[in-house]
Amino acid sequence: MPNLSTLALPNLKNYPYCKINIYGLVPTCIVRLYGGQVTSWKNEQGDELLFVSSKAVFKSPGAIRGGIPICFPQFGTHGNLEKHGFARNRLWLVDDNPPPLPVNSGIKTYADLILKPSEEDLKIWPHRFEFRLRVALGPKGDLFLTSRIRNTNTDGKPFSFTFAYHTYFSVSDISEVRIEGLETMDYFDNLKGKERFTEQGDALVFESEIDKVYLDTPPKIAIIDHEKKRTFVLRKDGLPDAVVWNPWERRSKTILDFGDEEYKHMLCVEPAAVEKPITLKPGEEWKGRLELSAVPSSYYSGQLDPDKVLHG
Ligand code: TA6
Repeated sequence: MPNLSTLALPNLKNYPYCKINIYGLVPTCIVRLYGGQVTSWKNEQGDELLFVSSKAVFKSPGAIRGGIPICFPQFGTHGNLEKHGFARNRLWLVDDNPPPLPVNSGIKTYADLILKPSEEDLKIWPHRFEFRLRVALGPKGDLFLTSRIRNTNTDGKPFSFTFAYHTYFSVSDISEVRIEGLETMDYFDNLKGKERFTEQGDALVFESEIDKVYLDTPPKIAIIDHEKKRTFVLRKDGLPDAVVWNPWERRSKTILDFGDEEYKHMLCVEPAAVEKPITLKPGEEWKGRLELSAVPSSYYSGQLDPDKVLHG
């Protein structure tokens, strides 16, 4: 039984490069104060399960290319707010005294972070909030992210936001990967002027650039990596939508902090609330949960029967 504990670095808590290691012996997870971003999640074999670009920059002003960037207070680009909001490129703090959060009793190792708007942030998005993030590792290495966002406006005004866990999964080879759980779903296609379509056919496979927002998706989605014989299972709550993104060859070359060939080894599947913004009145709180497991594909073998993956 691994010795589960949380190692926070209290003396460094305001330091931009500060990482919090959440660990058994293995599995492990690293969350950074910069962006409140998980940048590593390893299984018992020590394999890295998240993709982080070799060109990622871990400091202001951009977001870290990889891991799990948090898109808030908006997903995408609207109005004057920067793309995907500012939470992913702000310095979060360790939350020393989070309000109680009911958790699975198996979880003993976690870190709590908090983000509040600065006076500069209030000029671009004039709403006071408290964003509490808990990152937890389950005893079998499952990764849990819980976001709690509270409207702390004192002017009586509600606010609305959109949100995503912009999760970059590490995959062996994008052409050997499929997603189950999104077939037959409606989506907005960002590569076709956000036009709405319905997915046809079986599981999603990849042979070119994709940037789609799937709407009102089931709470469980599976990413099956044939070559690695590994299945990622995503369980989500409070996050109806799911964005799927891979920039493929041509667009990769336009992204400065992304290697030309790296698209082959990553896939973003992003539990999100995009189509219907969430509105909070002062004092109200929203919660969005993501639970990630990585299991041998044979565990679900049937062979990879979607019913077993998705409804098991
Ligand atoms: O989630 C997909 C997406 O919105 C794509 O449109 C793509 O631009 C990607 O995010 C990365 O955005 P970023 O601002 O991190 O370069």
